[in-house]
Amino acid sequence: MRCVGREGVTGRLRVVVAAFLVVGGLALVLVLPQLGLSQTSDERVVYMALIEPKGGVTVDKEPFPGTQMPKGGGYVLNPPNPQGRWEVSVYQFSPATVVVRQGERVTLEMVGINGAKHSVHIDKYVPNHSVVKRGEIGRVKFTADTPGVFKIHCEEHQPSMEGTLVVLPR
Ligand SMILES: [Cu+2]
Repeated sequence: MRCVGREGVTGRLRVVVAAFLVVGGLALVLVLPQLGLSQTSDERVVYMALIEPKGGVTVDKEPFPGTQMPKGGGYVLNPPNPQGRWEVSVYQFSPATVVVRQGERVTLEMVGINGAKHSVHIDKYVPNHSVVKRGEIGRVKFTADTPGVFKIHCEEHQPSMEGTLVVLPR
C-alpha cells in the first residue's frame, strides 16, 4: 500500500487551488464581456429597419372605413381593389427611439425594407438628408457631443415616420 506523506497532501492541495484559480479566472474572462462590464469602447452601432406594417381585409368581412388619413405619405389607406380587399399601413423606424451616451461615436445602420426610398435627417446631428432605398443599407455617422432629445425625420413619410434620438449626459 502507498503511503501519502504530509508533503504529498499539501502538494495536491496546491494543485487543486491553482486549478480553481485558473478555472475561476477563465470564467471571469468569459462572463465579464457578456455583462458589459469590460466594455470601454465609445463606438455604438444601432441597427434600424425602415418598415411598413400593413393590415388588410375584404369588404365582406369588414367594410372599408374611408377614414381621412393625415397627409404626408406616412399613412396609407388603399380603397377596396376589384376583389374587395382594402389595406391600411404606416411607415415607421424600427426601433423609433435610439438611446446613446454623450461622446459616443454613433453609427445608425438603416435598412430599407419597404418604401422605394427614405430621406432621413436628424435635428442638430445630421442636417443633410441621407437617402436609403429599399434593399439597401444607409449608414449615418455622428458624434453625440450634445445631450438632449432630437427628432429623426423621414421626408417622404410624414407624420408617422419619425424617431427620437436620446443623448444621455455623461
Ligand atoms: Cu420613410
